Amino acid sequence: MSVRVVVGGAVFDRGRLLAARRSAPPELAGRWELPGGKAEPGETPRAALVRELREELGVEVEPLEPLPGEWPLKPGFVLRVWTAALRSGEPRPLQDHDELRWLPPDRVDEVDWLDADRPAVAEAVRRLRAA
Ligand code: DCM
Repeated sequence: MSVRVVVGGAVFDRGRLLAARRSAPPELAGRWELPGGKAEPGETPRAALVRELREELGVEVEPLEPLPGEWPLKPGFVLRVWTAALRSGEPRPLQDHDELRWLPPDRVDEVDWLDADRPAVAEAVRRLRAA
């Protein structure tokens, strides 16, 4: 059985990282993630990220670079993360989320990230600080 890729976006804008609070499913609701979703069969991770953030947040992003690594989710799924720049729109929680926050590097620990996202958030913050 092949593994499905879930693509998350470390979306940067003006030195801050976007965090999204999940509203579902119940076991994940209230925890924070790098927003994104499942790539469709045949869809590239970049294309999936652009599509998911358009659907979920109403914004256009430009994927920049994949972070090294891949993190296990529920059986059959892995998380990969790309950095991305906000190109147009102001993110709004249209689907799957009930709150969004732009976090500066020294405040990323203020939210309760999903376990799978933590290493990617740490790497994204290193890049944000270096930028
Ligand atoms: N997921 C995650 N971290 C993310 C995005 C998704 O841990 N940044 C997990 C939550 C779900 C699965 O991946 O178990 C599928 O996500 P979705 O329901 O958004 O398609």
